[in-house]
Amino acid sequence: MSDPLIITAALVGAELTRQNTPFLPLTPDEIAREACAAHEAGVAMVHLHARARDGSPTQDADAYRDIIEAVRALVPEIIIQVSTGGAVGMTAEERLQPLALQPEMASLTTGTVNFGEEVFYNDMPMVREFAKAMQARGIRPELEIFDSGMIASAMRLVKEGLISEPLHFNLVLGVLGGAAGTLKNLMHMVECLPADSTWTASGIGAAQLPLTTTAILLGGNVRVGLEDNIYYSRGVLSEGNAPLVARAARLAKELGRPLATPDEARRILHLKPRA
Ligand code: KMH
Ligand code: ZN
Repeated sequence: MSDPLIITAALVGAELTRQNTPFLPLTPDEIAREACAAHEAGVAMVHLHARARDGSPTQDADAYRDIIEAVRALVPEIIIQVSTGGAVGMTAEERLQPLALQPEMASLTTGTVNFGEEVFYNDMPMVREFAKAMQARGIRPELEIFDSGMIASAMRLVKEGLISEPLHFNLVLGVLGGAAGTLKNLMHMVECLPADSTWTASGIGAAQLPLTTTAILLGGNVRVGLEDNIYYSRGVLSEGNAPLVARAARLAKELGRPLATPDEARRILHLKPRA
Protein backbone atom coordinates (compact mmCIF):
# COMPACT_ATOMS: atom_id res chain seq x y z
CA MET A 1 0.00 0.00 0.00
CA SER A 2 1.36 3.43 -0.94
CA ASP A 3 1.83 6.16 1.66
CA PRO A 4 -1.31 8.15 2.40
CA LEU A 5 -1.53 11.42 0.50
CA ILE A 6 -1.95 14.62 2.48
CA ILE A 7 -4.09 17.14 0.62
CA THR A 8 -3.84 20.72 1.85
CA ALA A 9 -6.22 23.43 0.71
CA ALA A 10 -5.01 27.03 0.49
CA LEU A 11 -8.48 28.47 0.82
CA VAL A 12 -8.12 32.24 0.65
CA GLY A 13 -4.69 33.70 -0.11
CA ALA A 14 -3.81 37.34 0.38
CA GLU A 15 -3.74 38.85 -3.07
CA LEU A 16 -7.02 37.65 -4.63
CA THR A 17 -10.22 39.68 -4.65
CA ARG A 18 -13.87 39.01 -5.51
CA GLN A 19 -13.07 40.69 -8.83
CA ASN A 20 -10.79 37.76 -9.58
CA THR A 21 -13.36 35.19 -8.55
CA PRO A 22 -16.77 35.51 -6.91
CA PHE A 23 -16.13 32.16 -5.18
CA LEU A 24 -13.41 33.53 -2.88
CA PRO A 25 -14.29 33.12 0.83
CA LEU A 26 -13.54 36.22 2.89
CA THR A 27 -15.45 36.20 6.20
CA PRO A 28 -14.76 33.69 9.01
CA ASP A 29 -18.06 31.89 8.27
CA GLU A 30 -17.35 31.69 4.55
CA ILE A 31 -13.82 30.42 5.19
CA ALA A 32 -15.12 27.83 7.68
CA ARG A 33 -17.72 26.58 5.20
CA GLU A 34 -15.01 26.27 2.56
CA ALA A 35 -12.81 24.37 5.04
CA CYS A 36 -15.67 22.01 5.78
CA ALA A 37 -16.44 21.37 2.10
CA ALA A 38 -12.73 20.91 1.37
CA HIS A 39 -12.43 18.45 4.26
CA GLU A 40 -15.42 16.47 3.02
CA ALA A 41 -13.68 16.33 -0.38
CA GLY A 42 -10.47 14.94 1.17
CA VAL A 43 -8.42 17.67 2.80
CA ALA A 44 -6.41 17.02 5.98
CA MET A 45 -4.95 20.53 6.39
CA VAL A 46 -5.90 24.10 5.54
CA HIS A 47 -3.44 26.91 4.89
CA LEU A 48 -5.08 30.10 6.10
CA HIS A 49 -4.82 33.79 5.37
CA ALA A 50 -7.08 36.32 7.10
CA ARG A 51 -9.05 39.21 5.71
CA ALA A 52 -10.25 42.38 7.42
CA ARG A 53 -13.93 43.37 7.30
CA ASP A 54 -13.34 45.25 4.05
CA GLY A 55 -11.80 42.14 2.48
CA SER A 56 -8.23 43.42 2.56
CA PRO A 57 -5.48 41.05 3.76
CA THR A 58 -4.56 41.27 7.44
CA GLN A 59 -2.29 39.35 9.78
CA ASP A 60 -4.16 40.59 12.83
CA ALA A 61 -4.32 37.85 15.49
CA ASP A 62 -7.96 38.59 16.32
CA ALA A 63 -8.93 38.16 12.68
CA TYR A 64 -7.13 34.79 12.60
CA ARG A 65 -8.72 33.82 15.93
CA ASP A 66 -12.22 34.40 14.53
CA ILE A 67 -11.43 32.26 11.49
CA ILE A 68 -9.81 29.47 13.48
CA GLU A 69 -12.75 29.33 15.90
CA ALA A 70 -15.22 29.20 13.01
CA VAL A 71 -13.22 26.44 11.28
CA ARG A 72 -12.83 24.45 14.52
CA ALA A 73 -16.59 24.64 15.15
CA LEU A 74 -17.29 22.90 11.82
CA VAL A 75 -14.18 20.70 11.42
CA PRO A 76 -12.54 20.18 14.82
CA GLU A 77 -10.01 17.64 13.57
CA ILE A 78 -8.50 19.51 10.60
CA ILE A 79 -4.87 20.71 10.78
CA ILE A 80 -4.65 24.49 10.68
CA GLN A 81 -1.58 26.13 9.21
CA VAL A 82 -1.43 29.91 9.43
CA SER A 83 0.46 32.05 6.96
CA THR A 84 3.41 34.11 8.07
CA GLY A 85 3.85 35.26 4.48
CA GLY A 86 0.85 37.52 4.70
CA ALA A 87 0.62 39.84 1.72
CA VAL A 88 3.49 41.48 -0.17
CA GLY A 89 4.61 44.69 1.52
CA MET A 90 3.72 43.69 5.10
CA THR A 91 6.34 44.14 7.81
CA ALA A 92 7.87 41.21 9.72
CA GLU A 93 6.11 42.37 12.86
CA GLU A 94 2.73 42.33 11.12
CA ARG A 95 3.34 38.94 9.54
CA LEU A 96 4.30 37.23 12.80
CA GLN A 97 1.09 38.08 14.66
CA PRO A 98 -0.86 34.81 14.12
CA LEU A 99 1.89 32.81 15.87
CA ALA A 100 0.52 34.16 19.16
CA LEU A 101 -2.46 31.81 18.65
CA GLN A 102 -0.24 28.70 18.91
CA PRO A 103 -1.31 27.10 15.63
CA GLU A 104 -0.04 23.58 14.91
CA MET A 105 1.82 24.78 11.81
CA ALA A 106 2.89 28.00 10.13
CA SER A 107 4.40 28.76 6.76
CA LEU A 108 8.02 29.92 6.66
CA THR A 109 9.46 31.25 3.41
CA THR A 110 13.25 31.00 3.32
CA GLY A 111 14.11 33.69 0.77
CA THR A 112 13.10 36.72 -1.26
CA VAL A 113 11.35 36.31 -4.59
CA ASN A 114 9.84 38.58 -7.21
CA PHE A 115 6.07 38.12 -6.98
CA GLY A 116 4.47 39.30 -10.20
CA GLU A 117 5.30 43.00 -10.33
CA GLU A 118 6.13 43.11 -6.61
CA VAL A 119 8.68 41.61 -4.21
CA PHE A 120 7.93 39.06 -1.51
CA TYR A 121 10.66 40.13 0.84
CA ASN A 122 12.38 37.64 3.16
CA ASP A 123 16.02 38.46 3.86
CA MET A 124 18.00 36.03 6.03
CA PRO A 125 17.80 38.03 9.28
CA MET A 126 14.03 38.11 8.84
CA VAL A 127 13.85 34.39 8.03
CA ARG A 128 15.88 33.66 11.18
CA GLU A 129 13.57 35.86 13.24
CA PHE A 130 10.53 33.92 11.94
CA ALA A 131 12.21 30.53 12.53
CA LYS A 132 13.16 31.54 16.08
CA ALA A 133 9.61 32.72 16.82
CA MET A 134 8.24 29.34 15.67
CA GLN A 135 10.89 27.41 17.56
CA ALA A 136 10.20 29.34 20.78
CA ARG A 137 6.50 28.46 20.53
CA GLY A 138 6.92 24.86 19.35
CA ILE A 139 5.13 25.58 16.05
CA ARG A 140 6.13 23.31 13.19
CA PRO A 141 7.21 25.26 10.10
CA GLU A 142 6.20 24.36 6.57
CA LEU A 143 9.13 25.63 4.52
CA GLU A 144 7.80 27.55 1.52
CA ILE A 145 10.18 27.09 -1.39
CA PHE A 146 9.68 29.31 -4.42
CA ASP A 147 13.06 28.55 -5.99
CA SER A 148 15.76 25.96 -5.36
CA GLY A 149 18.12 28.40 -3.58
CA MET A 150 15.55 28.55 -0.79
CA ILE A 151 16.21 24.86 -0.05
CA ALA A 152 19.88 25.71 0.56
CA SER A 153 18.77 28.58 2.83
CA ALA A 154 16.56 26.18 4.78
CA MET A 155 19.59 23.95 5.30
CA ARG A 156 21.48 26.96 6.69
CA LEU A 157 18.74 27.27 9.30
CA VAL A 158 19.24 23.61 10.21
CA LYS A 159 22.99 24.20 10.67
CA GLU A 160 22.24 27.22 12.84
CA GLY A 161 19.90 25.16 15.02
CA LEU A 162 16.82 27.22 14.17
CA ILE A 163 14.84 24.39 12.59
CA SER A 164 15.33 20.67 12.98
CA GLU A 165 15.07 17.65 10.74
CA PRO A 166 12.98 15.93 9.54
CA LEU A 167 11.83 18.99 7.62
CA HIS A 168 8.57 19.57 5.80
CA PHE A 169 8.73 21.52 2.53
CA ASN A 170 6.11 23.07 0.31
CA LEU A 171 7.49 23.35 -3.23
CA VAL A 172 5.61 26.28 -4.77
CA LEU A 173 6.14 26.36 -8.51
CA GLY A 174 4.80 28.80 -11.05
CA VAL A 175 4.89 32.13 -9.21
CA LEU A 176 5.92 34.87 -11.66
CA GLY A 177 9.44 35.51 -10.40
CA GLY A 178 10.02 32.08 -8.83
CA ALA A 179 10.76 28.70 -10.37
CA ALA A 180 8.50 27.90 -13.32
CA GLY A 181 5.78 25.31 -12.80
CA THR A 182 7.45 22.55 -14.78
CA LEU A 183 7.78 18.85 -14.00
CA LYS A 184 11.57 19.17 -14.44
CA ASN A 185 11.74 21.86 -11.75
CA LEU A 186 9.63 19.77 -9.38
CA MET A 187 11.86 16.71 -9.91
CA HIS A 188 14.98 18.82 -9.41
CA MET A 189 13.71 20.34 -6.17
CA VAL A 190 12.62 16.96 -4.79
CA GLU A 191 16.12 15.63 -5.54
CA CYS A 192 17.60 18.53 -3.52
CA LEU A 193 15.67 17.66 -0.32
CA PRO A 194 17.18 15.73 2.59
CA ALA A 195 16.10 12.09 2.35
CA ASP A 196 13.99 12.08 5.50
CA SER A 197 11.94 15.15 4.49
CA THR A 198 8.25 15.24 3.71
CA TRP A 199 7.09 17.51 0.89
CA THR A 200 4.08 18.99 -0.78
CA ALA A 201 3.77 20.45 -4.27
CA SER A 202 1.80 23.62 -4.95
CA GLY A 203 1.41 24.39 -8.64
CA ILE A 204 0.32 27.94 -9.40
CA GLY A 205 -2.36 28.54 -12.01
CA ALA A 206 -2.34 26.08 -14.89
CA ALA A 207 0.57 24.23 -13.23
CA GLN A 208 -1.70 23.01 -10.44
CA LEU A 209 -3.12 19.99 -12.26
CA PRO A 210 0.11 18.59 -13.80
CA LEU A 211 2.13 19.17 -10.63
CA THR A 212 -0.58 17.63 -8.46
CA THR A 213 -0.61 14.54 -10.64
CA THR A 214 3.18 14.29 -10.66
CA ALA A 215 3.48 14.80 -6.89
CA ILE A 216 0.97 12.02 -6.28
CA LEU A 217 3.00 9.69 -8.52
CA LEU A 218 6.31 10.68 -6.88
CA GLY A 219 5.02 9.91 -3.39
CA GLY A 220 4.76 13.54 -2.25
CA ASN A 221 1.76 15.45 -1.00
CA VAL A 222 -0.29 18.15 -2.69
CA ARG A 223 -1.70 21.60 -2.04
CA VAL A 224 -4.57 22.87 -4.13
CA GLY A 225 -7.02 25.71 -3.63
CA LEU A 226 -7.96 29.17 -4.75
CA GLU A 227 -4.86 30.88 -3.32
CA ASP A 228 -2.83 29.07 -5.95
CA ASN A 229 -5.32 28.62 -8.77
CA ILE A 230 -8.83 29.98 -9.31
CA TYR A 231 -9.59 27.97 -12.47
CA TYR A 232 -10.95 24.44 -12.70
CA SER A 233 -10.08 24.29 -16.39
CA ARG A 234 -9.05 26.83 -19.01
CA GLY A 235 -11.31 29.85 -18.61
CA VAL A 236 -13.66 28.06 -16.17
CA LEU A 237 -13.57 29.30 -12.58
CA SER A 238 -13.57 26.71 -9.82
CA GLU A 239 -16.77 27.11 -7.80
CA GLY A 240 -14.88 27.26 -4.52
CA ASN A 241 -12.03 25.14 -3.20
CA ALA A 242 -13.83 21.80 -2.98
CA PRO A 243 -13.91 21.01 -6.72
CA LEU A 244 -10.11 21.37 -6.87
CA VAL A 245 -9.74 19.12 -3.82
CA ALA A 246 -12.20 16.57 -5.18
CA ARG A 247 -10.21 16.33 -8.40
CA ALA A 248 -6.96 15.73 -6.48
CA ALA A 249 -8.74 13.07 -4.43
CA ARG A 250 -10.01 11.34 -7.58
CA LEU A 251 -6.52 11.38 -9.08
CA ALA A 252 -5.12 9.90 -5.87
CA LYS A 253 -7.66 7.10 -5.97
CA GLU A 254 -6.86 6.30 -9.61
CA LEU A 255 -3.13 6.37 -8.87
CA GLY A 256 -3.33 4.17 -5.78
CA ARG A 257 -2.75 6.69 -2.98
CA PRO A 258 -5.20 6.55 -0.07
CA LEU A 259 -5.99 9.92 1.48
CA ALA A 260 -4.51 10.81 4.87
CA THR A 261 -6.96 11.76 7.56
CA PRO A 262 -5.92 14.76 9.66
CA ASP A 263 -4.64 12.45 12.40
CA GLU A 264 -2.67 10.37 9.89
CA ALA A 265 -1.28 13.62 8.48
CA ARG A 266 -0.20 14.66 12.00
CA ARG A 267 1.77 11.42 12.28
CA ILE A 268 3.36 11.78 8.83
CA LEU A 269 4.27 15.43 9.46
CA HIS A 270 5.64 14.79 12.96
CA LEU A 271 3.03 16.94 14.63
CA LYS A 272 1.85 16.21 18.15
CA PRO A 273 -1.24 13.96 18.26
CA ARG A 274 -4.47 15.82 18.87
CA ALA A 275 -5.27 16.20 22.56
N1 KMH B 1 0.96 36.10 -0.21
C1 KMH B 1 2.29 35.77 -0.61
C2 KMH B 1 3.09 37.01 -0.82
C3 KMH B 1 2.66 32.21 2.75
O1 KMH B 1 1.46 32.16 2.94
O2 KMH B 1 3.50 31.94 3.59
C4 KMH B 1 2.98 34.91 0.36
C5 KMH B 1 2.33 33.67 0.76
C6 KMH B 1 3.19 32.67 1.41
O3 KMH B 1 1.14 33.45 0.58
ZN1 ZN C 1 -0.20 31.65 1.64
